[in-house]
Order: sequence, then C-alpha cells, then structure tokens
Amino acid sequence: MTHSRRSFILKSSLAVAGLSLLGSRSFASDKLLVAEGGTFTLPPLPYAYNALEPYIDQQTMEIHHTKHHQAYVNNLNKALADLKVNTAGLSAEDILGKVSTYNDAVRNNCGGHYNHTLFWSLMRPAYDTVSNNPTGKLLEAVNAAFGSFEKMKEEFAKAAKDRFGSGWAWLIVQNGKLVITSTPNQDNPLMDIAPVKGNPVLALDVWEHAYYLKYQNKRPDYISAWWNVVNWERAAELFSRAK
Ligand code: MN3
Repeated sequence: MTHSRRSFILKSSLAVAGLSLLGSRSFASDKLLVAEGGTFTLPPLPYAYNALEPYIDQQTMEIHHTKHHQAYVNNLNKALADLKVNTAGLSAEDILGKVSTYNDAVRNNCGGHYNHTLFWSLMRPAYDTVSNNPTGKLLEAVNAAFGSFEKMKEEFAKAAKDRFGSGWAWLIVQNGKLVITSTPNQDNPLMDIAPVKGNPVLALDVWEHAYYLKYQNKRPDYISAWWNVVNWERAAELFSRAK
C-alpha cells in the first residue's frame, strides 16, 4: 500500500467518524437542528479547522465557526427568550417554515445558525487522490436539470458571484427538480418568505467573512476553490430525502 493511499484511508475514516458524530448529534432526524433542553447550541465541526486547507484556511474556519456561528446561536437564543417563545422541542426548521411570524432578530440568527450548520456538513477534507464529483442518482438529476455537472457548476458559481453584498448560493430540490438560487443575508429557501423555496442540497456562504482573509475581493476564486472540498456524500443524502 502506498503512503498516499494509506493516508487517504486514514483521512477518510476520520472524516466518516466526524460526520457520524455530527450525525448522531444533529442529523439523526429529518430536523437538522433541535433546541435540546430548549436551547440551541453550536455543533462541533466534523473535521479540524485546518482540514480544508489550502482551499479554505484555518484562521478563516476558526473565526467563522467559533465567532460568527457562535454569535448566531447566542443571538437566536436571546431573541427567542426576548419574545418569550416556548423553545421546548423547537427546531430551526419549525421556525424557518413560519419565520414571517417572528422578528428580524429571529429571522437573521435562526437563518445564520441553520445555514452554517448545513454548510459545515457539506464540506470535507480535499483528497488529491480522488476526483470530487457527484455520483449516482444525484448526478443523474444534475444532468437532467442542467445538461452536465460542469454546466451546473457554472450556473451555481454565477449565482454565488452575482449575489450582491452578503448572502448564500443554493442548489435545492423544488417539486422534485434541482434548481439553483441565492438568498440575501442569512435567508434560506426553507423560509416562508423566500421567493424561491425548496430543500437545500448544496449551500455556499458568500459573505466576505467566509473568504476575505485568503481571497480578499476575489470571490470567484473562492467559489472555484470550494468545489475541491464539497462533500458529495452529504449532498446525496440531502437529495435523497428532499423528494
Ligand atoms: Mn458565514
């Protein structure tokens, strides 16, 4: 066995262990995020802060997870407490589906918590020994909707690049079909107020805090680097339950 092969297997097992840890904590049910004991908490990253190097740098990951994401969690708990919402058993999905009945603090911070949790799970360390492409039924659906994987990447990258200011690019399932969209701020396609609704399969954070330390103003470079760390197994899992 070559060194790189062995190292790949080791890294794969670590990634799988990390994902199943996250799975048991947060992804066990169809509800991604439930307020356990009435409080939302920051899930651990399913890999090390430097695991996405060189495509996403360690410092960005550390600040993004421990400062930005943590702030969304804290501010969501505070916003729900201020509104005296009964949070027992409440999930982020419950909130997002009727977010129009809450205030902007809940909208922004519940969106922020949900989007980032999804985003972390949709990435994994880059293995230079393996090409990183969707497979199986997800690939078939990509080909049916966009003509090819390359065309889908182009359209997704355009949505991510053209999102003015801060926001997210999405690949979603809408009425059984794959669709690309983008949202401003921390909005997402699960929100009742979203103009384009559906269940997320891919999510890309295009806020400057997601890439500025390494890529500065070059958002397109960050977007093309991101494909190297997309977790297609996770995307396929989301796709299979999004019918
Ligand atoms: Mn972010």
